[in-house]
Amino acid sequence: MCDTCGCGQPEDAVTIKKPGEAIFTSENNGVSLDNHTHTHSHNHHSHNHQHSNHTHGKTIHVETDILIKNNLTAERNRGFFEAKKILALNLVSSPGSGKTTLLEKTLLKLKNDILFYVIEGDQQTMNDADRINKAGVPVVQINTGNGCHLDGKMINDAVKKLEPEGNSVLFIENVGNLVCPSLFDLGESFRVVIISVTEGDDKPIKYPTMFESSDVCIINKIDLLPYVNFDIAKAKEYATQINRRLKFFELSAQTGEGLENWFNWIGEKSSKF
Ligand SMILES: Nc1nc2c(ncn2[C@@H]2O[C@H](COP(=O)(O)OP(=O)(O)OP(=O)(O)O)[C@@H](O)[C@H]2O)c(=O)[nH]1
Ligand SMILES: [Mg+2]
Repeated sequence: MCDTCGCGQPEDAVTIKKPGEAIFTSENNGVSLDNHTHTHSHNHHSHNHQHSNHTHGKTIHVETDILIKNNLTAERNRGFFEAKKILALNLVSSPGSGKTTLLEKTLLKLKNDILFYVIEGDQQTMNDADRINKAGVPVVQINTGNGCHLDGKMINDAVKKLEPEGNSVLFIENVGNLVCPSLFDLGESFRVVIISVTEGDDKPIKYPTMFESSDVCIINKIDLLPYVNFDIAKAKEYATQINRRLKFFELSAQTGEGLENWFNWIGEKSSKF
């Protein structure tokens, strides 16, 4: 899994914050930590050396426990979303594939017809939450510190802070990473993996777990196809080898090409939920 990259950090290294708000952690209940600007970075320094002492068997045991615990919390989230009729979409991808750009375009187009909420996940900064805030949609930002994925507990905490109304759509933008987020169920209704054409068409077979665990695959930045060596048919064939259930969208979040099909899918799924 990801025990060498900081995912085993203490829970209080994670902050959950609305734009313009003091830092919230599970320990301080929203009391400002702004004078202590480095809360995120202290927790991992002394741990790196310790991991080499773990035996392989112990590591697997701990990871299994973490995933079982996560699955239980994710199921609680899923029950809440189902009871409130909230369509929860977990957006996963490499960094920079265009997740936030796609969200901005989607929210601006559909927000008069659909009630939206957004949870943003990044290791650091409020940048993406600020972008969503500008689009006029309620948002909370999770900063994972050294963590490379969102987990069920973070979503549970963020949802308590966001207080979404029912009959709505909740977008969760995961931390940019094609590996670790694939292992962590958040309780989402659908997982949406995004690849952009600048990343290479072999991503599905290099990172199969993410494609195997997703429901939808968006191929973004098709406006750049004339300039890069990316074969859409091959990328889809690779992805289909991994997961025959995948539904594909080819689009450019920047130019708007292909967005209509994505908008229609969200409209259809949210109305049925
Ligand atoms: N040419 C082109 N550029 C795009 C497209 N979508 C996004 N971008 C650009 O790609 C860069 C990254 O976009 P973001 O939306 O921030 O990507 P992200 O996946 O949210 O990034 P992280 O949150 O850091 O993982 C920005 O410079 C965008 O303008 C697209 O369809 N075409
Ligand atoms: Mg983003």
